[in-house]
Amino acid sequence: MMKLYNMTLSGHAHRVVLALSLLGLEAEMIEVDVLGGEQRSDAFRAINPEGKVPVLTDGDVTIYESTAILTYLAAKYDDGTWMPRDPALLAEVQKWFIWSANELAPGAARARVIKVFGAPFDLETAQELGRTFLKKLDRSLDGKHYLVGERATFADVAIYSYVAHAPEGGLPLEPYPNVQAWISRIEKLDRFIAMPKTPAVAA
Ligand SMILES: N[C@@H](CCC(=O)N[C@@H](CS)C(=O)NCC(=O)O)C(=O)O
Repeated sequence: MMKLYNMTLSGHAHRVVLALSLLGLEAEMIEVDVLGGEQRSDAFRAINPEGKVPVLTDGDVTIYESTAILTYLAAKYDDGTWMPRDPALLAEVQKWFIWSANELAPGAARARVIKVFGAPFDLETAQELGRTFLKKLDRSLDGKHYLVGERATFADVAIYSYVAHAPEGGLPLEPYPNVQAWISRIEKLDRFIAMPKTPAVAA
């Protein structure tokens, strides 16, 4: 059986939890004590030298980087439903994967990690990047139900988790009606599985 080295409150890890569920796949969940620093242990670095969750193992294969895991799951277990086969649409999915790392991670995701876990980054900078990305996302969703093509894909999965939880980082979603409608659409997908909400405990 596949194994997912997970952190329940990580949006990066939630992408994989959601993708597995949407594909109807099971994996053994191994919760890594990220707040306690377990990801820096020699044992964990032997699995992922980067010292981060999520990590998926499937037989002899070990993959880390959340969007690389989505790519692997789609290539191995999907029939083109979640990762389109059409070259132009596939490139569009990759574009959102890149933005998930370049724009969402240092923005909305970071603002949340500061507010919820007290991570030592600048909140204003992260929130500003977060708002810039949310505006772009709202524009991209104008007149569209999903980010790429006519149905939900792993592009939506990669973007959903940290956008749905942006309010935990002090980024309310009311100014972005297309984003709000898209979030409810994703949450109505068959086999959708949520990431638990966290109260803002720090700064
Ligand atoms: N680019 C990575 C980011 C993963 C990541 O930042 N994981 C965080 C949890 S959200 C982590 O494990 N942090 C532990 C650390 O940096 O010590 C991905 O997409 O998987």
